[in-house]
Amino acid sequence: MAKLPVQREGDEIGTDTAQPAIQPPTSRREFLRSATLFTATVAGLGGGLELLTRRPSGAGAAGSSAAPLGRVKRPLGPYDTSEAVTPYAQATTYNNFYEFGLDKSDPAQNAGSLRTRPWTVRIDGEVRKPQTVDIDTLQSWFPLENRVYRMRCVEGWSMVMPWMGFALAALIRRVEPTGKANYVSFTSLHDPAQMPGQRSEVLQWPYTEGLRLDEALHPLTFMALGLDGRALPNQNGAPLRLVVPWKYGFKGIKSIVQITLTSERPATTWALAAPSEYGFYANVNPAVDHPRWSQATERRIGEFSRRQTLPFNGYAEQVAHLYKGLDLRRNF
Ligand SMILES: Nc1nc2c(c(=O)[nH]1)N[C@H]1C(S)=C(S)[C@@H](COP(=O)(O)O)O[C@H]1N2
Ligand SMILES: [Mo]
Repeated sequence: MAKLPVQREGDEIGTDTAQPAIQPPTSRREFLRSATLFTATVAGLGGGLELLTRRPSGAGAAGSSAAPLGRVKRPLGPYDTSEAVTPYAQATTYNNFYEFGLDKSDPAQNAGSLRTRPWTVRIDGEVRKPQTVDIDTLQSWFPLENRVYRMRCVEGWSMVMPWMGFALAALIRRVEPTGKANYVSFTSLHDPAQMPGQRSEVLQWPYTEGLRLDEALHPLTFMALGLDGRALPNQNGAPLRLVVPWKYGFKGIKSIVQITLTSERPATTWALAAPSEYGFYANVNPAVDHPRWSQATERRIGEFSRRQTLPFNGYAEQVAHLYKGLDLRRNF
């Protein structure tokens, strides 16, 4: 590989006052169309679904970067953080999605070329019921849940995201893993016609990620179809992305087309690109610095000063047991 790809942490240090520009994620017409379709679909499921009612903080306030941090107006569940939610306008314009460019503002500007319908997801490997499923069918299999999670990027910034989706465990159980399944591998769409960033070899395409099967089955591990009560914006990984809140953000692979259960540990994009900098586990760990910067603190998008980074991104109580006996310094 000619050029060493980097998560560009340098952009973060000393830029605490910089606010991402506020822009609508897509044209108003597109936005309304997807919102309508999505609402119709989830309404059809009946019961159990609580749409978030809060308007995005940035909506109707285009041009204002002073949108207050939002609070989710529903009773918080056991998996939710009560921390202030990152304004929608920032969560949808400050993104990492290298398929659409390297700058934080590129995905919001360029991801309109991604067609998320029709869309199928192939589920195969060490399962008794391998299949290719249409995204709307897949969505209809599960009652949609809301999860307000912290997200910590390896670059040293963080957000609080109100996801909507379902537990990955439910999907895995449905396809019935065989006794040989030890890992789950995920693959993003590979289509340079829709994803202009794939015309350059900054990463090895398609983007892939992976989890140990026990990590994948943990109740916090989530498949997101929506954000803030509406269909996931393309730049956030529509129509389906992984969310693993105790791991660095790059584990949260976007625009997934394939999920494969494997016996061997799968190759993962960032670990392939720079194995000394990004590991397979990528658990958030303030005690293990990135070779080129400290992981002790983070900038919460929308806040002024840096805050402490917590072990496992604050989810240690729920997940630390998964790593008993594992040297987290070596298995970073
Ligand atoms: N396919 C794909 N998935 C991806 C990425 C990417 O470049 N391509 N970037 C990752 C990184 S580094 C982060 S921090 C999160 C960002 O998610 P967000 O833009 O929704 O905040 O997506 C992750 N998933
Ligand atoms: Mo990231």
